[in-house]
Amino acid sequence: MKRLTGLALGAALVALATTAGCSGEHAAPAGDAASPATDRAKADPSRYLSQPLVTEIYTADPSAHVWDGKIYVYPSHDIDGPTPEDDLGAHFEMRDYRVLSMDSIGGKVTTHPVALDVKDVPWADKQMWAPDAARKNGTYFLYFPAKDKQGAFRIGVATSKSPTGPFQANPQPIKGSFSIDPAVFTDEDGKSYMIFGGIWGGQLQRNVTGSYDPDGSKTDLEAPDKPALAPKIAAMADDMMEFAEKPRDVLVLDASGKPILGGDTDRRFFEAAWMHKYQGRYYLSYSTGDTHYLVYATGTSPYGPFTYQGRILEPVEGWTSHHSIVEWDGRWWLFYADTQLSGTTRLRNVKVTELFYNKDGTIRTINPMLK
Ligand code: FUB
Repeated sequence: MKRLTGLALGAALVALATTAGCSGEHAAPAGDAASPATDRAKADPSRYLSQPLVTEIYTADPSAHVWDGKIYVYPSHDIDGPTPEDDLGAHFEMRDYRVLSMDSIGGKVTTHPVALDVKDVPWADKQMWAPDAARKNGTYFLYFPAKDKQGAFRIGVATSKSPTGPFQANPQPIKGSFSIDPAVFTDEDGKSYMIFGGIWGGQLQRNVTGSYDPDGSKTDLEAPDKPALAPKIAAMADDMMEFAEKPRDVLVLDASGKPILGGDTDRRFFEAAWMHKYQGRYYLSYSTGDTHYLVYATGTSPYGPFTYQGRILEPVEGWTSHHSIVEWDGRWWLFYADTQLSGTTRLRNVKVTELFYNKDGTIRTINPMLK
């Protein structure tokens, strides 16, 4: 593939984005009250490092995977619902998932039809938040958080023989699952782990006793001098449908080996965990939520502990930052989202940019804004 710099890739994608209807098989569904195509003129594309991957639907929280040389992106599908914005994310009212695929980064992106709808998930009531996917023995697994009928987030699983679905959901959520943002990491030995969790609207702080407390704190532990709430990890069972163990805490430590504290909002875990491996080291990356950074920590085991290293991405336009990191064609890529198309937090668009490591394995911080 021709090597594209971030800017050249951006320019190529501006051209792509300004060709009406070029990036998907399907027009925006009737449920999308606001159309990205009508909104996109509002933003000056040259302000952004990268351009939206698709413009006919709103997308966020991109979990990217490379299967058989092709790139598949499992995003949230944002819609313009009626609920006012609040600190717990009630305005993220997503109802279904749609998969994006591309043969190359910078090439044509296909938006596939609905892969899973909340109405086809017996246990789920609403808010289909950030998903991830995995493949094992020819079956594709879609992992997704949604609120159950009691208002508690659980994590479900659905399967398909195709990476783009449609997926068939299990009638029950994964036993012992709670909170949001599942990310499934498969190690070189074939063992898979789910890393998950999120504070505030993600409800991690309402699950500290082992069951969901609807009257628990709205934000976090409310203990800024104590160790921050940790993301969770559980090995997956051989069939990838359940946890093989009780979820454990993934500790994130500072350089002196002390846990990152709840009040350290520039560095503590908020949501959007992702795990990848580079040159034999495990990288745990996540969003700091209300301070809007994507940061990372490294360790020698998927279970941690991890040592905080620094920032991957400075704040994007929009409140949320949620990403994935994947190797394709011998180079590394950061998938993320902002609100370039809409200027509205609840209507996001996914993007991709190249990620670079320094010789010592640290990641070079990316600024998503050019001006
Ligand atoms: O998209 C809904 C929620 O917002 C996700 O689950 C979080 O990671 C944040 O992006």
